[in-house]
Amino acid sequence: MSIEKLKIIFNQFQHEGEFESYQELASGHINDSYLIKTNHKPYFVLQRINHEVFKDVPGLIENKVAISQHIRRKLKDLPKKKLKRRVLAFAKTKAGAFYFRGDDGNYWNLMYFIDKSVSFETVKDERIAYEGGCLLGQFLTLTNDFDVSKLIEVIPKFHDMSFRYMQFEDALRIASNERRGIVKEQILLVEGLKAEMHILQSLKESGAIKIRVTHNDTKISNSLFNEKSKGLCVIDTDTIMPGIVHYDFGDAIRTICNTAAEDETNLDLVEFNLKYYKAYTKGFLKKMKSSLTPIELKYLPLGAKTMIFIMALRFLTDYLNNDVYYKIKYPNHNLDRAKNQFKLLQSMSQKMSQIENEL
Ligand code: GN1
Ligand code: MG
Repeated sequence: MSIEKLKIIFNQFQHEGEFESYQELASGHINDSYLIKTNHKPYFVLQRINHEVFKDVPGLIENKVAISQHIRRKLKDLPKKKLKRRVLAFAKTKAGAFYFRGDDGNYWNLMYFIDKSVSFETVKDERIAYEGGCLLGQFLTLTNDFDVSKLIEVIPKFHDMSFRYMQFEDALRIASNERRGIVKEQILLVEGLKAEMHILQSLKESGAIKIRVTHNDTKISNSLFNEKSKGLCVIDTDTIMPGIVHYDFGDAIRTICNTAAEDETNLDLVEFNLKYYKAYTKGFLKKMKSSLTPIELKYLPLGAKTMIFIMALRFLTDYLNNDVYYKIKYPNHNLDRAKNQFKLLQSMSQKMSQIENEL
C-alpha cells in the first residue's frame, strides 16, 4: 500500500489532523491495519476490512459501532473512578458513513488511536492476566442488556463445531498426499475429540446456554492496557455477533495461558500456565459472576478447551487447503500454529482437575 493511497483514503474521513506518516500494524491474520500519525494528536488507526472473509461489511460496521456507542453511554453512568475505561470510537467519512468503499471495492474504516496504550502477544505476569479478565468481564457485562437480535452474524457459523469439522473433512479430501501425510497424527487427535468438542454446541442449540453479545476474537493482543498495566479496553471488534460466553472466555484463555506465542515452533516452550488461568478467571468472575447462569459457569473450563481445539482445527484445515485463509509468513506457518495449539490442548488436559477447582 503506497503512502499516497493511504493518505487519499484517510482524507475521505472527517478528522482535524493532517496526515504525516504511517506504520503498518502487522499482528492481525485477516485485515490490514495502519497507524496514521498526524501533525497533532489524536492519531488514528485506518483499517481495510477483508471482504473475502467478511461478506457483509456494512453490517459488520453497524454491529461494532452500535456496541461501541452502547458501551460509551454506559461508561458515562458508571461512578467516576481514577481510571476511566475506554471504548473504541469510529470516525465518519465526509459523506457521513462509518466506512469508505474505494473504486477497487475495498472497504475502509477509521478509529481513534487510544494514546499511551500497549498490547501484548503473550502474558508475562499475573497482573496482566487479572486485568485482562476484568476487561472482558466488563465488556460482556456492559453489553448484557444490548438486544442481541439487532446484531448480524458477521461470519455465519464462526465458532460452530460441526461446520468447522465439515470444512476440515472437505479439506482432507482435496489435500495433497504430502500434506495429508504430514498431519497424520493431528488427524487422529481431531477424530478422537469429536464427541467432547460438540458438547457446548449441543447445549447452545438446545437453549440450555443463553445467546449473548460476544466479541469472538478475545486473544490477549486484542486488549489494550495503559503504561501501568491497567486494562483500558478490548479492540478488534469486527467479529462482535451473537454467541455464548464460552467463546470469549475460551479464546482469551487460549492466549493468556499459553506460555509461548500462538506460532512458537519450540513446543517445549508451550505450556498451559495455571497461575495465569487463576488470575484471569478471578478478574473475569469479579466483573461477571453475577450475570452468569450456573450452567454458563460450570462449562467455562470446557469452553477454554473447545476454543483451543477449534483454533487448532482451523489452522490445520487451512494448512490442508494450501493456506488460503490466514496470512502466513512462511510455508509451514499454519502447520506450526496447529501443532502449537494441540500442544497447549494436551497441556491443559493434564491440568483439567485443578482448572475445574478454580470455579
Ligand atoms: C484471526 O485477524 P485476527 O488475527 O484478529 C481470526 C480469529 C483467530 C485468530 C487467531 C475473522 O483473527 O478467529 O482466533 O486469527 N479471525 C477471523 O490468531 O477468522
Ligand atoms: Mg480479529
